[in-house]
Amino acid sequence: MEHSSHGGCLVRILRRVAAASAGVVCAAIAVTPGTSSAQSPTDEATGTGPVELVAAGNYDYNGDDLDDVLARRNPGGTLELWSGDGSGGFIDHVTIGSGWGVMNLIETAGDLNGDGKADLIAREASTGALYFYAGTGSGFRPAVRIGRGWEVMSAIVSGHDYNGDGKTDFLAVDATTGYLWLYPGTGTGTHGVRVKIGSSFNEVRELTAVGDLNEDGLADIVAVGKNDECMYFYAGPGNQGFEPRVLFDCGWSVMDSAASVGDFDGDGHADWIGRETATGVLYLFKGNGTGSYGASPALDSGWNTMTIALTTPPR
Ligand SMILES: [Ca+2]
Ligand SMILES: [Ca+2]
Ligand SMILES: [Ca+2]
Ligand SMILES: [Ca+2]
Repeated sequence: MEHSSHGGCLVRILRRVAAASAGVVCAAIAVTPGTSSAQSPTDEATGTGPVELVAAGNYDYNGDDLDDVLARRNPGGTLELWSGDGSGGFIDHVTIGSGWGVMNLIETAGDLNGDGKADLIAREASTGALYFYAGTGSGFRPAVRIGRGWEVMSAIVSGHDYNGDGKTDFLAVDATTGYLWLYPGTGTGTHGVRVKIGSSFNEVRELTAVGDLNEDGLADIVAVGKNDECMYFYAGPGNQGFEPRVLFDCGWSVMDSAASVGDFDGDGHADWIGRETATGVLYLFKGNGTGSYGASPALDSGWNTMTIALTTPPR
C-alpha cells in the first residue's frame, strides 16, 4: 500500500527557467554482482538501536568535513570534486583524476573501510569488475578489485549501514531478476555474504541511498518508478527488506542522476541531489526529517556534461 505524503516540489522545478550549459552529474553508478559474489543468503542482522545519524562529512572527499559531490566530466572522463560549503552551495571544483570514462558506474560510498574518510566504488564497463577506492581525504588510493560479475546489476548504491552492525553496506539491484541485494560491508572495503531483501526493484530507477530521511535511526532509500515516474520513499530497516514504499510525488521523468550528498545544506536533515535532464540544472532536494523533502533549490547549472554517481545508464 502506498501513501501520498507530499507533492508540489517538482511542479516548482518545472516552472523554473534555467540556462543550460554542458555537464553531467555523477552520484552513483550501477553495478551487478556476479558468480563470484553468489553466496548463500545469511542473516547478518545483529545490531540494535539507532545506527544512522546525519553524519556530516560522510560524503566529504577533501578533508574539510563538509559533504561534497563527485562528478565525471564527459567526454574525457576526468573526475571532479565539487566542494560543498556546508550550507547548500559549492566552494569550488577541482579535477582529481582522469580515465574514469572506462567506468559505467561510480558510487560515492561513504566510509567503507572505517578510517573516517569517504570512499568510492566503481564498475569497469568492459569487465563488470567492481573496484574499491579508499579515500585519503585529498584523493584516492589505488583501486582494489572487490568483485566480478557486477555487470548484471542495474544499480549499486552505498554509503550507509543497512544491517545495523555499524559498517557501511552496499545495495544492488539485479537487472534480470529485480532482486534487491544487501551486501554487508566488512569494514575493510569488501563485503560479506549477500542477502536478498527485496524484489521488483528492476521497476525503479534513480535508486538512491539517501541515509536516514525520517530520522528514526535507520537508513532509508528513495527511487523513481520506471512506469509512473513517481518518486517513492522506502523506510529502513533494510536488513530484511524495507518498509512498504510511500509516494513522494510524480513527474520525475524530467530528472536523472539522483545522488546522495548527506546533509548538504547543514540543517541537520539528510538531502539528495538530482539533475534536470533537459537543462542540466542541478537541484538540491532538502530532506525535512520526516521522510520527505521540502524545498528544492537549484544548486548549479551546466551539469548536462557531467555524470554524477550514475545509477542508470545515461539517457
Ligand atoms: Ca568536503
Ligand atoms: Ca552494515
Ligand atoms: Ca530512517
Ligand atoms: Ca539538509
